[in-house]
Amino acid sequence: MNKPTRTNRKPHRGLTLVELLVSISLITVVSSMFLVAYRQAAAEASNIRTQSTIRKISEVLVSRMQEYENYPINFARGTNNFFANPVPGNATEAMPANNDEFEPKGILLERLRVMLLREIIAQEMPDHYQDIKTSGPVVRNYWTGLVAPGPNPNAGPQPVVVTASESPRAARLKARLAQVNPNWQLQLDQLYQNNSPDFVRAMQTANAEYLYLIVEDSNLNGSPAIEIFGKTEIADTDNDGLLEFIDANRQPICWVRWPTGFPDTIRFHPDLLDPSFNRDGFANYAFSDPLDPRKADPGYRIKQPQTIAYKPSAMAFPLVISSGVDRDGSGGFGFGVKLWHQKGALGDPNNPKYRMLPTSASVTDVLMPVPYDLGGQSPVVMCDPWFPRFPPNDPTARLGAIIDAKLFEDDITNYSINGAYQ
Ligand SMILES: [Ca+2]
Ligand SMILES: [Ca+2]
Repeated sequence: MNKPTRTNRKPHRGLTLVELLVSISLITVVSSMFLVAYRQAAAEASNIRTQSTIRKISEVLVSRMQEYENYPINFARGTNNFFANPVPGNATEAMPANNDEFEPKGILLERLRVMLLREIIAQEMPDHYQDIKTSGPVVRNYWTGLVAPGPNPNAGPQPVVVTASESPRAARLKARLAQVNPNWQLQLDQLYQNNSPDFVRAMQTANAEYLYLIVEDSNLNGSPAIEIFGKTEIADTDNDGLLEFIDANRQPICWVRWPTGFPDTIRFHPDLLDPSFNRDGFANYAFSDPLDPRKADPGYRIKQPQTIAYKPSAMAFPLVISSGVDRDGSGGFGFGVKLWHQKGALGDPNNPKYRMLPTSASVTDVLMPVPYDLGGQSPVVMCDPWFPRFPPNDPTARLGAIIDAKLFEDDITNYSINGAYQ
């Protein structure tokens, strides 16, 4: 009498247990699938948010760089308050015309224009603390390669040296830094000299703060550029009173003004500035630097055999970069990208003239060999976006280069957003 009940129950009980086990494992599988999907979606949302911020910053920088293409530098008259002493109209080449490395006055003046433009860009758009000159209103004396009759007719022609001053925009940026912390440069220098574990992070945060100050002092389509950013895109992550743009992981967004070592600067340039970019596959470096259309950069001109390596490569477009979620183990944010040089870096071990000034870590302080340096007495110190152009077989020596592929893996940049770099 009990049999049917038993036989009915037995299989039923067994099934329940199996069903339960199956259900549990199903729930586990399904929920873990949902969790993975959720995490992926969250990460995707974070990436989209970071991309949006980087895209906006990049847009402001494009606009700024385009402004410089039309920046009026009239050194004949010394306008813009940028020069203390104009080039006299009767200036002539210092080098005799029969010299193999002779360059005509027109090119020397054009070189001066290009150098001063770079100088002003670096001053107004610093990405390194030593780009900002604290020495005073005179930033640089340029030996032009020209001579002109001096006040004493018996003394013969005198070298023409042009003095570059600090631009008002650069002065504003410097004042803002000093207002928050008068010792900002000294403190970074001390961290560097003491090999402090805080150095990397401090440098990266300072870089991000300069980027913010640049954008804060820019306009976009006639309105203050800073207005296109929301509160969640800005923070003071190190609590020093200076703001940074932050990514979705609340880490500072950094940048490199001239990322000449960014591996795909050449092949995958997003073509933001120059439509004629990469016409010849860069076989002959025949791109056009929008700021140097006549190729007056000394690297194109100097005929000394070793200087072939000094040819500028592609015009580097600013790299805006989020480090992702990883850390680099030295206290930094995990960019895996070369954001600065060491002090007094060597440009070319075979040519002591082509190097960074020993006291500087900024590409604004590069000794450039020119044939008209008067036997080394008047070297040209210039702002060199392509430093170090030598050695060509070590691309990681250049700013913007990927120096740790693993750390770079999860980075987000303005280059990748434009789909130009995969
Ligand atoms: Ca800060
Ligand atoms: Ca990273």
